[in-house]
Amino acid sequence: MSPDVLEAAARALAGARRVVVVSGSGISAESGVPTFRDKDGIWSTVRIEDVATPEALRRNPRKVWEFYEGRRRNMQAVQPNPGHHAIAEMEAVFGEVVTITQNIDGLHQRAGSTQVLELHGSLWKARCLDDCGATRDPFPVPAAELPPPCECGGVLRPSVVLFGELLPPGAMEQAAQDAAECDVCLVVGTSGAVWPAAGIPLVAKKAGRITIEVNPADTEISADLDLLLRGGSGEVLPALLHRTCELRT
Ligand code: BV8
Ligand code: ZN
Repeated sequence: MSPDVLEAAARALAGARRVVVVSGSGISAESGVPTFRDKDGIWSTVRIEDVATPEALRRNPRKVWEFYEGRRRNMQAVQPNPGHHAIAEMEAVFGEVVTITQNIDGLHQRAGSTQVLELHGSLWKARCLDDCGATRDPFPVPAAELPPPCECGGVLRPSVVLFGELLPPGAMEQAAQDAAECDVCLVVGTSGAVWPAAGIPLVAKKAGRITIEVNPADTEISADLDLLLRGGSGEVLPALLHRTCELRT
């Protein structure tokens, strides 16, 4: 991580009142949660077509549930890391911090972040596959049965956004508005491969806001962003917050 870029990022943040954080699975990597597209990522062992599309869910709900129940069980041994905690601590430093996440693991909330927009849903919620209106929030782990039965006689589905499905109503509009109106947009641990989420940092950029990427590697959107902090978010974010607070006093 280049000290000059860290200093420039801290100076940008020191003058900020409204901060937006756009996060992906990379922020949970140091907690032991696998990412998707890295060499040992989730999609290197299972195919999206088999477990993460509405077609797969209709075809074999048990197989899809086994995939998500496996991730829910793994989360029981996982804790938020210093990267999640730094973002939660930012809420006490800045006027407003909105965390717009593609993650369904709930680690931002467990670290204490209060304004979290889950673009792709949550592992801890379920609803009726046939939209009878039944929802389970929270839906604790373990599920007694897979697929879990619904009170209407049908089955429940994980409340996550599968590929080919629309994001929760209003989520993209809210995210785009927050990004356009922030002072600084931190882009943490995402490859920028999945749309429309990958477009949110670009909304901030187009609105003339400062965009800062925190990622050990280049991403599909790095070229469009202002400052690139190369390193793990569990290291970079605490260092960035520390230097920012020094500059604000
Ligand atoms: C939709 C929930 C309308 C379930 C997920 C435009 C162009 C091309 C394709 C499309 C397009 N518009 C729509 C599409 C199709 C599709 C899409 O984007 N496909 C991609 C793959 C090409 N989008 C959709 O289907 C979306 N719906 O558009 O509906 C529509 C419908 C039909 C047709 C057209 C339009 C719905 C997308 C949501 C899917 N659900 N998750 C689940 O989690 O199982 S997406 C999934 O990917 C996760 O949510 C994840 O968060 C997201 C993004 O991945 P990343 O988190 O970025 O993970 P990745 O592994 O890629 O990268 C990790 C990064 O972390 C790396 O950069 C790495 O360097 C970094 N890292 C590693 N260690 C660290 C680190 N960073 C910091 N610190 C570390 N220590
Ligand atoms: Zn039902």
